[in-house]
Amino acid sequence: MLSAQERAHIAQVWDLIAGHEASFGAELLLRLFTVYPSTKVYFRHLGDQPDEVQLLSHGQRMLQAVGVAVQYMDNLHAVLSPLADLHAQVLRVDPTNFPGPSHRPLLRQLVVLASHLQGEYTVEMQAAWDKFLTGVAVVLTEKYR
Ligand code: ZNH
Repeated sequence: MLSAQERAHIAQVWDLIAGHEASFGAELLLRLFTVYPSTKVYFRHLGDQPDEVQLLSHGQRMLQAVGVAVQYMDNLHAVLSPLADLHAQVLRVDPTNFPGPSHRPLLRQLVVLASHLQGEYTVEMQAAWDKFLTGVAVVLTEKYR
């Protein structure tokens, strides 16, 4: 459950990311591949240049999904269910690849990136995003059970 305060923090941080989905998403993917090389297995078709069209396009789709999740943060199950099916049944991504406790620092990069551009990224915002992204990961991996 997110408090009104946490909701506000999440929306505020998303405002810094919105409009940069492709470039932030591409950077996030490159960081993911570098820090967790096992994840690159699923993306053999993607290159390693931040301006590569396919990388930008997948980064954008991924972050747009996060944006939709922000919009429906009280109803993550409903909004992310098709995506959970896709990852579990079609893509068959090993669920250990999802942002669990060990991946959180990586997803945090995303928000840090946003804070480099403008404004302050407070510990309260960080805590709210940790909670939110954990919720997203839980829903995205629940179809495996
Ligand atoms: Zn994922 C896809 C989201 C994680 C792998 N994804 C995808 C998409 C989206 C997403 C939106 C698209 C879909 C369509 O098109 O329909 N993801 C997402 C999110 C997350 C994720 C939000 C978190 C947070 N993924 C993930 C991981 C992995 C993955 C971790 C591994 C490692 N995905 C994937 C793949 C794909 C996807 C492989 C496919 C790609 C292509 O198609 O190219």
